[in-house]
Amino acid sequence: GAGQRGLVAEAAAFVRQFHEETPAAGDPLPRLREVIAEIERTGTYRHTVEELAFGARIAWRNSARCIGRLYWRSLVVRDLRHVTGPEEMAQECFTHLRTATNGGRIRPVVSVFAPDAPGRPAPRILNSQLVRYAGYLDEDGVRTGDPAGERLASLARSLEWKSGEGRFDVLPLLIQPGPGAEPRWFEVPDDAVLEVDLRHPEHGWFAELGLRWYAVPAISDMTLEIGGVRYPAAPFNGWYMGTEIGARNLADADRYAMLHEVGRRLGLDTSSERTLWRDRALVELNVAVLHSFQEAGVTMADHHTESERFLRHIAQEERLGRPTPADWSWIVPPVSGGLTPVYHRYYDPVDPDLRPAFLTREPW
Ligand code: HEM
Ligand code: NRG
Repeated sequence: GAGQRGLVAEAAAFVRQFHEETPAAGDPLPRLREVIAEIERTGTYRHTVEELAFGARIAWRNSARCIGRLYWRSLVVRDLRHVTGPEEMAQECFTHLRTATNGGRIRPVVSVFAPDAPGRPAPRILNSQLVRYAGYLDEDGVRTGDPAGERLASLARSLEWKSGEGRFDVLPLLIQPGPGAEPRWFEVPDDAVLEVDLRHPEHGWFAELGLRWYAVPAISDMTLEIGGVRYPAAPFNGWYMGTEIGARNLADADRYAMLHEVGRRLGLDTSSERTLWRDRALVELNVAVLHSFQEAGVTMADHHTESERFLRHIAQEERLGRPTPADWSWIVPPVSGGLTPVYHRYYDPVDPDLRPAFLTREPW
């Protein structure tokens, strides 16, 4: 049918790209014939281990919103396509976190679980990241924790998860085996979650704010699509750029919203926007994030360095004759944009049909 013709076309384009970029793989024709025959027989096909690793790395290289792409070749790809049980998936996610954390020397890793097959959707991870903090909204409208974690916390509670009441409670992992099935939840073991307490190099009071953040950002709600095959559970991680935490997670009005408190403690005049107290508080918050990760020995990039690396990546790709599609509004850091070289230029246009790719996951 039409779906199968679409799959053959996507598969063929991918196999050709794999052989073009992997000269050692030789002539693509035998593999093309094999893949087409397998699709005609079974409605889908299996990637080789090499194709899977290549596909995942190219999906990262193609991620137009990602400033961290210089190291795309070094992505560690865990082939977990045989893992389909929620319990075993959860354990493998915890292993992913331990491997990625690596005592603080963070390694970029992707864990690829079973793909969707025709009429047989694979299990999904409901969390947006493997590690994230819960948010609570009580009857009096008082908020605690990360507002971005409220929906998942209340879903987990409805499944009998016994939540804490803290500002930084790690959410359980929620895995849904199939459409309409009840999700299972699994507490993330302490030894799989490295966290950093935040302090400021000059202001002793900063530690009293009681702020912390986790070391490994591991996105778990995007579908990895390679050669027409969809992997809906493929959590991946790199390391943090400090601004993600200091200029967004802890600063945004609908997240931890810490700017007023930091500004007050700094003794700034918060009565007028013209004093730029927000901007000054924001910079000190970002100083604290970078300083604390550094002192804890946990990999983290600052936005100046990561911007410069990204431009090196573009130049390197250009030498290889490849464009680097990029989305300016995601690439430019949320503080001091104009101080970074990524601000002052245009990028190759984003093609939503570019594959392999990490895609926003559609509902079942
Ligand atoms: C987005 C940095 C590794 C894929 C981003 C963003 C940053 C970033 C700052 C924007 C996030 C936001 O504004 O919320 C980095 C750094 C890495 C890294 C410093 C260090 C190695 C990776 C890896 C992958 C990846 C390993 C995949 C294998 C993506 C994707 C997005 C993204 C798909 C867009 C997410 C979305 O649409 O919500 N990255 N990244 N990145 N990154 Fe990376
Ligand atoms: N801004 C989000 C994380 C998004 C992805 N960032 C990365 N990805 N650095 C946050 O939690 O703040 N990565 O794969 O390294």
